[in-house]
Amino acid sequence: MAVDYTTHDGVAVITLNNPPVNGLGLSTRAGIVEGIERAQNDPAIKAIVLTGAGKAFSGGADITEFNTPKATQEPTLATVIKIVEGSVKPVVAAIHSVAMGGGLELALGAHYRIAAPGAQIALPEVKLGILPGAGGTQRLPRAIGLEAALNMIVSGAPVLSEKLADSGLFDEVVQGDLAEAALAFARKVGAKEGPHPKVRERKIEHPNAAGFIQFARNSVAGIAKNFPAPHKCIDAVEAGVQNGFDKGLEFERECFIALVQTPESHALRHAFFGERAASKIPDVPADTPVRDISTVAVIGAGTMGGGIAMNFINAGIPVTLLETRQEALDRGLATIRKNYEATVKKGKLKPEALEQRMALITPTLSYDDLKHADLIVEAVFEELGVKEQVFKRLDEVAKPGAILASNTSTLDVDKIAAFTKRPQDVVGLHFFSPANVMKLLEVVRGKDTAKDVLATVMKLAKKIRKTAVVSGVCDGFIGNRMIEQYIRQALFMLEEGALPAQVDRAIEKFGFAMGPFRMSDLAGNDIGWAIRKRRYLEHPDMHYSKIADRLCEMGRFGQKTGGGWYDYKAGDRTAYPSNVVDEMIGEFSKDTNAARRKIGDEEIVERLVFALVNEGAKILEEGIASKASDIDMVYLTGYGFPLYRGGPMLYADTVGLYNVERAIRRYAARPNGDAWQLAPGIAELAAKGRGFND
Ligand code: 3H9
Repeated sequence: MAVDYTTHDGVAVITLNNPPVNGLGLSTRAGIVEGIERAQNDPAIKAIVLTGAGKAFSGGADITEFNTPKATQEPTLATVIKIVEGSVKPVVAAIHSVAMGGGLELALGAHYRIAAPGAQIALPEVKLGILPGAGGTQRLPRAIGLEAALNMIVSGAPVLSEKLADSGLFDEVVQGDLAEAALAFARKVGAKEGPHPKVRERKIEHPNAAGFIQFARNSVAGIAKNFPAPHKCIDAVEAGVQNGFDKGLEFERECFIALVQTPESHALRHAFFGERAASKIPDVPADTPVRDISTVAVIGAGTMGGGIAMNFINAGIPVTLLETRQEALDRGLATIRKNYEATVKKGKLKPEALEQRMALITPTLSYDDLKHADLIVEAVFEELGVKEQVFKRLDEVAKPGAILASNTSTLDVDKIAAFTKRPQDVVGLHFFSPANVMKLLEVVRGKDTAKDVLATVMKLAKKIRKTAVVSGVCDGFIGNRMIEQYIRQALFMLEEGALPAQVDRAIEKFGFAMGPFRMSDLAGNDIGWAIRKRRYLEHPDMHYSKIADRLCEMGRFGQKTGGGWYDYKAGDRTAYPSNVVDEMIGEFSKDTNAARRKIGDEEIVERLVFALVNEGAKILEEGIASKASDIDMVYLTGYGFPLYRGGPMLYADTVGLYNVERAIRRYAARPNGDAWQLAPGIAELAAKGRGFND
């Protein structure tokens, strides 16, 4: 049983005990009912305290039970809350640490609530693509008012208990020992005559409820385009306002059942668990000791190095920033300051915090100043010879046990490690630009990287609020290796009949933040050109479209040169379709004898996304990624893949691998079909009727 029952001089204490977060799975729910009944039947008991063991009151419904028979098996959470609310003896919820989702709904069913300060209070269901399904949309507005409740329900954001002290949610926010206070409070209310207060019997008072609900609806329309849940949250609150508690509850239930089946909710739950799963490395146990990281050094104060340094400073970790020339160092520091100033202007950082953060940077021109650093991250020019010089020097100056990291995005981490006499201390930390903003961090595990180094950087990643995903060593690691196949297809489609704006429009309609051509213009077409030139030498047999090279030969490197795949006006980032480029594309098709044809949006999306999926499957087979959800996390957090589709691998599962395989075989039989070599894993899984995430 995931619940403890104890008695304390006339008070029964029901303690949820289902680590890690006291999720309200079936056995916890049954345990609560059993506890309430036991207390009802014991004449010595005058009141009941409901609380949670460990690090939460309750994190809510057990998400792993969703869409399984356990989720609907009685007692459901709705039944549990009804029993708690119907208890003749008063129930006091004693809340600490976390009361979220169903946990908060359970507390709202109690007659009284007391809380410790610092507890995170939330109805975060919307972040999982659902709505509070056990009365939250009905009771919270009755507890704290329509406006505050709707804000919490639609945003899902946590609010600290002390901020809600006067909201009507809590009877007391107690300093000191919560358990003691709960017993004292329970004895006090236990001595009172019933009936005890029920939140459901309170009224929702608002001078213009309909007006506020419309306002909320308008606000949500702009930000939740592809997600049905926020809209349903508003509908459910409105139903309660208009038709009363019971009707509202019924409507809420219907919405919950419908939303939990949607692909959007499935995708969001996949991302929730995917993020947590990514931090676990199969052969690195959770109790692996970690190295202490109190000081960091970053080599290179350019855009990347500066952004990387900001991550550590933001987490309060001092950074020594090394450059080769004073001007470069000054420029780097000025850029960091400018970034913080922009944050201050937006009101997201206090001016005094800016100075505190800048004070955490120690600029230097000397490698000797790196000798105390626990972690050194190199962000110098992407060329093996340059890395060799840096790592040989680091080997001389870094203290024993320091972690030496490279921010390389393409080079072989094993070769870099071999420049040192301590390859076990070398790891890749591939940040994405802008490094202070992007969530993704690819952690590249070399063949000799020590397990405690991996455990340390994964823990550190959490501290600097990155989603860290481990990749093995290969060209491009997980993200860039896959994107290369996507770009290859995009370029082939130009040869075969599409235009850049059409390709971008189709994939943006699918949900990508930016299509490949707008993206390439933003990043600089010369970067891809340099990579392709290297590829032509390394893989002379690999078939690439040369159409992007022709664009580069025209000097059209993208936004920075006023033109790329699109035209740009000075001071305006809008991409305007370009006649010059369209003509060039037509000419190119002619020169290469490619028959142009009309390419539909469906084909564009399939070829781009399945190119990712096919390469992703190979990455899994080779063990470069240890699980499909890791690949999805890379694409959701680093490449603008639509969150509501859950990443390329989950999307492939949704389409069905049988259909993915058929499409790939079809494209393989067409012009430029040699770019499609079906990953054996897709065919194997499809034959078994399985998906990547099963
Ligand atoms: C709901 O309540 C629906 C109801 O309205 C209606 C029902 C009818 N279930 O995040 P952490 C696991 S929907 C199952 O690293 P932290 C998590 O996977 C629910 N498992 O810790 C991880 O497992 P592992 C509404 C859960 O201290 C471990 O706990 N509630 C759940 O940084 C530790 O998690 C939410 O959406 C769960 N509900 O943060 C709350 N929650 O160790 C979602 C966590 O195997 N949870 N786990 O990787 C959170 O926001 C955070 O986990 C929390 C703790 C703040 C609680």
